Amino acid sequence: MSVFDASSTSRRAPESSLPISRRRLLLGSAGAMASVSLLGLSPLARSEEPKTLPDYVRWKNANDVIVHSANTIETERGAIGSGVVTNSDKLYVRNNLPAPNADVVADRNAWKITLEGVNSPQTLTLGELKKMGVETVTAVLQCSGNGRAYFEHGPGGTQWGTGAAGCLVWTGVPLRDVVARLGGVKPDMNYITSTGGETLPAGLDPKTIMVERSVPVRALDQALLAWQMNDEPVPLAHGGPLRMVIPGYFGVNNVKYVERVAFTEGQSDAKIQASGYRIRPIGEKGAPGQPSMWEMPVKSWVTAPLTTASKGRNLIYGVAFGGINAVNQVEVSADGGETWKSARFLGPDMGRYAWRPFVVAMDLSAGDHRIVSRATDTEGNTQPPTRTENERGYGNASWKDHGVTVTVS
Ligand SMILES: Nc1nc2c(c(=O)[nH]1)N[C@H]1C(S)=C(S)[C@@H](COP(=O)(O)O)O[C@H]1N2
Ligand SMILES: [Mo]
Repeated sequence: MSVFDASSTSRRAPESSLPISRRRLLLGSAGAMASVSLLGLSPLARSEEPKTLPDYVRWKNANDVIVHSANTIETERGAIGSGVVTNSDKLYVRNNLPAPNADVVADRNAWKITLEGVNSPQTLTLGELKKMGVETVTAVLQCSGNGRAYFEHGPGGTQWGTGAAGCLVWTGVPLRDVVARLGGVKPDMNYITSTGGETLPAGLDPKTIMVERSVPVRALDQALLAWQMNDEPVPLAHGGPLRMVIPGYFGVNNVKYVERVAFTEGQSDAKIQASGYRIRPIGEKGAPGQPSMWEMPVKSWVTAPLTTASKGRNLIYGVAFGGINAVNQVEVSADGGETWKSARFLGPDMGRYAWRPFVVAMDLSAGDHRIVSRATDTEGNTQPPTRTENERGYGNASWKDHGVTVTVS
């Protein structure tokens, strides 16, 4: 049994808007067979029928999501529109392990978390944490594999397009406030190591399946132990009762059901940290020396139109974020990147770690147009034209890959 997600594809999006690796599956060409064997898909995973939402996320809006598997659910690209904050009912879900039993959210304040690597290590309840301080931060949550579907070497794992990302309002206590109460961080600690509270399946080496992530201790500046998401108690599917939120860092570092936070000298030796979630050359194995999926780079994508438009003036919408930095500007091209026009941001600026919806008016002539967007952060980093090739298909920020071909008539 593999506890990691079974990849699958969805057939709900119009074919032309699908990334290449999904399109190959649909076309049933020789390429399809190659992808299928690479991804280890069963014929069932290619079924025409959209899968239904599993019980623990029954409350999601089925029209706004693509159900890849019970533990991997993607937001439809067009469902983001010009949303400043992503409604919880359309937010993507990615679980490496089945979520804990719903009992854990029956008495939220009783949830316990152990803090280690501080001068006075202690186990605290969520009820106690709530008295230690409170802050709200808006931040993009994005899976490392968002954009994986555009890689051409067919990396295994969920074939996410743009929808393994959302922008959420998190409320909780800054980790630094908790640490201050516990006498401060011990000397020589380089990492913040967070452990997820799932019950691990028996008979497997826990290190190979547990969700335990280490991030550099510099993330103490923004790390939040969050109990609310979008002004409601964090739903079970998204890590309630308590979640570690590291604004500006890839999704995997935002450990759900967090039950232990340790300041550590070295990184966790759990597989998900030691060899997983690393940028490695195609064909190579994961190893601790390779770059870990920590700080996110600048990225953007168009959310409308996606397939067709009427000739003449069109409003082109999308979202842009700077990752670890604030986003500063975004340009849009309707000719595949030959000429660019500056877009303007819409709605309130929710801060450095949030995304910003953008809009630009463009006159489109009849025919096919390749619409792409390219964002720049406040440090002057611009989205690259091409992705960094890597075995697992992580960290895709290529503006070319995220373009859409729109037929104008
Ligand atoms: N405990 C725990 N935390 C976790 C995970 C998990 O499986 N278990 N998945 C991680 C990954 S890979 C991602 S992308 C995000 C997904 O968050 P979401 O399901 O709330 O969208 O949670 C991260 N935190
Ligand atoms: Mo992820």
